[in-house]
Amino acid sequence: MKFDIVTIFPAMIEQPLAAGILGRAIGRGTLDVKVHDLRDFTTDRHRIVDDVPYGGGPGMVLKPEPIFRALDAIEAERGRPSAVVMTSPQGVRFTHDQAQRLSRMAHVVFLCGRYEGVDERVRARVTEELSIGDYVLSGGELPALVMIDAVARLVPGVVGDERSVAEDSFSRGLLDFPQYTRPVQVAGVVEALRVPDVLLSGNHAEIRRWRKREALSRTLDRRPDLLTGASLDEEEQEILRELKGASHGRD
Ligand code: J9Q
Repeated sequence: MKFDIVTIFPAMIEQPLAAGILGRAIGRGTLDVKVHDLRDFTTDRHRIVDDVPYGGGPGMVLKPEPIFRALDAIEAERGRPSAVVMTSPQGVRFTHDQAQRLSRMAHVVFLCGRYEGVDERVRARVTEELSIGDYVLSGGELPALVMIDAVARLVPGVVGDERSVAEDSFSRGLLDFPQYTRPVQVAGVVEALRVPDVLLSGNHAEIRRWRKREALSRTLDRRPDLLTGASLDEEEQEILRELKGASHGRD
């Protein structure tokens, strides 16, 4: 899959993408990522990318022409992209479903917005506006990285073990069950902090059921909103009925 990212802070994008799973996928050629410095598409001596807003007010607005030239250059080099995403607080919420939709595309361009704003005429060249959540950020670079990470993990071959992608919590629509690794008991830590016996039992049917119960109980407790969209098998529905029954009158 091809990604192009247009930003005024290329260093904010380059280092994070070079690390870890995504860095390895880029090295193998499974992902093809190009970062474009918006200033390279200016024509003035000072490489100015922003200007004061018409009508007055504080802050600066990203100028349209450098963005148009950057998008034209990307299209000339790589062909018409499947989508041009602008990261923006005005966007539709980016969710795992959005990540899945984008992961089926061949080529996505991310345009990193600025906190103060982007000239409205840029929206004519943008196919979608996406937000990662309701908080004030300085710019769209971190949201673009969040989206690229979530999308790229779903591209076949990026994550080594396909099972871990399929089992990821938001693929299943539930929160994760608790995980433990060695040792069984941490030196100097109280008895209660032992690994649950069921995980040491070797009884895989019991382990599966325990994990389902833990995932459901956490989801019911912390994110009950997720349960409306989750597709539960017969056993999970039964466990959930038990958990709801057991919680009546408590809280
Ligand atoms: C560009 N706050 O915030 C949440 N999702 C995207 C954003 C954002 C922001 C400022 C500029 C994007």
